[in-house]
Amino acid sequence: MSKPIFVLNGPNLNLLGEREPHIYGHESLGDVEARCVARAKVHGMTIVFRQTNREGELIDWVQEARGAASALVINPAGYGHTSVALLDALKALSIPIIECHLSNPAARESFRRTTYVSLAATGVVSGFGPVSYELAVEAACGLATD
Ligand code: CA2
Repeated sequence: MSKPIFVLNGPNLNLLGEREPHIYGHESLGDVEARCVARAKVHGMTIVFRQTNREGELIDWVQEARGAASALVINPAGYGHTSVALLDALKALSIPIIECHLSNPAARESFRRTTYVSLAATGVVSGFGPVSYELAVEAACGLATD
C-alpha cells in the first residue's frame, strides 16, 4: 500500500463557498476534498486533506509529509506570497510537490505574482476552480514516490 497524498490548504480556505464566489466558486472545501478523494481512488491512492489558518501548523504538516506522504499537493493561499519559512520547509522534501490554486494569481493583483512556493514546486496548477485540485491530484498520482 503506497503512502497517502497529502493535500494541504492554507489560510481562509475554510471560507470557500461562503465568500467571493465570483473568484473562488460556490463549492465548499469539503466538496473539494470529495473531488480529491474520488480522483485518487481511481488510481488506488488515498488522500490526507487538511486546512489551517496558522503558518506554523502548515509548516509542521509539510515536515510530517517528509516521512508520511508519497506526494504533496499544496494550496498555500496567502502564505504562498509571503512565507520564506514555508518555502524552506518545502525545500526539505524529496517527494513531488504540486502547487495548486483555484484562481490564476498571475492574472490578479501584482502582489500575487510572487509565489515563493513555486520555487520548490515540481509543477503548478491554477485557474480552474475546484478542478485545479483534481488536476493536481492526478499529477500527484502519476509522480508519487513509494
Ligand atoms: O486561488 C487560490 O487558490 C489562492 O491560493 C487563494 C488565496 C489567495 O491569497 C491566493 O492568491 C490564490 C486566498 C484564499 C482565501 O480563500 C477564500 C475563500 C473564500 C472566501 C474568502 C477567501
